[in-house]
Amino acid sequence: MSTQVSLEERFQARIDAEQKIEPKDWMPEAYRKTLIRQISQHAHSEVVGMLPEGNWITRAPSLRRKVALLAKIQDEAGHGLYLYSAAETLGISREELYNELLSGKAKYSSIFNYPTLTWADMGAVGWLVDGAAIMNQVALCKCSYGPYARAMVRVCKEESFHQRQGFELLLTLSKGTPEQRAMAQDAINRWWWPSMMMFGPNDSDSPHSAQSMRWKIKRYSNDTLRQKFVDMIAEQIKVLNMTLPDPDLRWNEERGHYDFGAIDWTEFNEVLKGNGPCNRERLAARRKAWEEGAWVREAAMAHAAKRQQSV
Ligand code: BYC
Repeated sequence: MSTQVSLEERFQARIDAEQKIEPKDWMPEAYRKTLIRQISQHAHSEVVGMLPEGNWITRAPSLRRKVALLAKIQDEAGHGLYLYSAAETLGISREELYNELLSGKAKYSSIFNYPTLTWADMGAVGWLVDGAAIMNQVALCKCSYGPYARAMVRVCKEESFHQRQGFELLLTLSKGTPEQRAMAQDAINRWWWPSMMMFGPNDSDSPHSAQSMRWKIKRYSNDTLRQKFVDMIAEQIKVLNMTLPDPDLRWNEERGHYDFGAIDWTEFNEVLKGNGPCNRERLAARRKAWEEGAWVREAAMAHAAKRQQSV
């Protein structure tokens, strides 16, 4: 028992000294489990996140837009792969990770359970959804677990391109016809509140935050990151000459931040329970991909086995 305590103390001391924890280092079981939970949810979010955008590849309005969208979606597949690899270093297999997604045991970000109804949604997703993701992920580059932190560095570089392309798309629409402006405003209206929910519950209702912050997995609380996001977007929307759908949004001189209205946590909880507009559709698409990809996995395994025999 006393050895266990001292191991934990030494572990916490390394974290406090800003040393990275690597896969072969001793770690408390709860730290390992928390990381598997968070990294796998993150990986699943990248992979499920390809679906709402994939919906628009065939309908992109120009070759240039199609190329940019394809590149963004391919990046997301890559992010999923780095993240699954990072999770595997904690002693869980890729197959187990997928099974947890397909059985509904593991979560993925609530945001991907909303539909992409118009082309302007590609702009709103890039600007707001990737914008929220970056706000969260820049902090994760300093996560105490080495493989996750390193994966995040590359992910963040690619995400900032995604956000720029989303903003540029909306900027183009904002200078277009009245119909194009209305389409852009409608997309912003629909994606604003779900993007705010991406940061997770308020700090007082976030069961994991305190421990994750002690372990320096999370560097900032959900509410701190959400506020940074509001402060950034409230300024950028001025460039678009559009509005955010929040009558309570206003600069608070005393706080040095924007105040904003109440989030509908009932909606968030319903989406988490599987009752969002697209939850069933998203999981059905991932199950279909898994089943239809079985022959590829089998062929790859057979090829690997054959190569091993010939070595
Ligand atoms: N959606 O105690 P809390 C992207 C869950 S995708 C669903 O605050 P934690 C992109 C939470 O898991 C970017 N569930 O938890 C891809 C927990 O439930 P469990 C995705 C949520 O972990 C394609 C419970 O609520 N980013 O970039 O300390 C196209 C209590 O929450 C959500 C990441 O995954 C949510 N929004 O903090 C475009 C970042 N929020 O697990 C873009 C990595 C909370 O006990 N993840 N929950 O069943 C994190 O930073 C943290 O896990 C969170 C939550 C801030 C999300």
